[in-house]
Amino acid sequence: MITLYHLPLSPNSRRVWITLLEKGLDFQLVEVNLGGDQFKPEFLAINPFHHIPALVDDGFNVIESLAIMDYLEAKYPEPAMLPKDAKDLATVKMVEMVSVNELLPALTPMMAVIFDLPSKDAEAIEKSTAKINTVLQFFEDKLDDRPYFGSDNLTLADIVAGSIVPWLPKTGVSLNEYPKVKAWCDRLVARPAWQQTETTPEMLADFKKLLMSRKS
Ligand SMILES: N[C@@H](CCC(=O)N[C@@H](CS)C(=O)NCC(=O)O)C(=O)O
Repeated sequence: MITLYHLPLSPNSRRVWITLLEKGLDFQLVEVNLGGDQFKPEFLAINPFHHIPALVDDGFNVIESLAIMDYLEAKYPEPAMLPKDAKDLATVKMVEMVSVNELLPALTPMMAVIFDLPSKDAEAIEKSTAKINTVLQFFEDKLDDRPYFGSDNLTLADIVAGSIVPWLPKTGVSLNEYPKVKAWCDRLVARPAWQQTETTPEMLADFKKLLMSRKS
């Protein structure tokens, strides 16, 4: 049995959740309350770095979302989510890494915009906006005449980038200047795995309360 320890709002764990759904695997979800449960000995035994997501597959522990996705791809190869062609594989891996290392950090100052918090740092927001646009242009250039990154079929790159990009319009950055990215994003969010893992207004309201309490 596969168990995913996660938090629905986290893009880091949502990308693993979507992978499990897109692969059609049987799994159970355990929600971890990041208000302290991640430091309990039973969770630290799975991930000593106290982060979600963590996946346990028949007693085998895997941490780090990208490592978990590669594990799932190797262990459950159908449907294939990594291209074999060298350039296509490079595209997929670049998009994954740029999503995690460039795009996700640029969203930190944007939390105040997304959740309309009083503490907006105008300079940081300007820098983040520029970074987000650079990433979107990079993605636009990497999408060719195929519907997904480096493939005719859904790849791990689509899942990693596709669990972040739908948030961008909430930061004030429009996708309209990036027509391929916009069409790709619309295609992804229509998929059942995206719909099933979408955050609810209640989750967003709870997260906003948490952010407000951290600021005070
Ligand atoms: N590089 C990790 C990042 C995981 C991560 O930062 N998880 C956050 C939630 S989004 C977390 O568990 N925070 C709680 C903590 O660090 O105590 C991955 O991709 O899996």
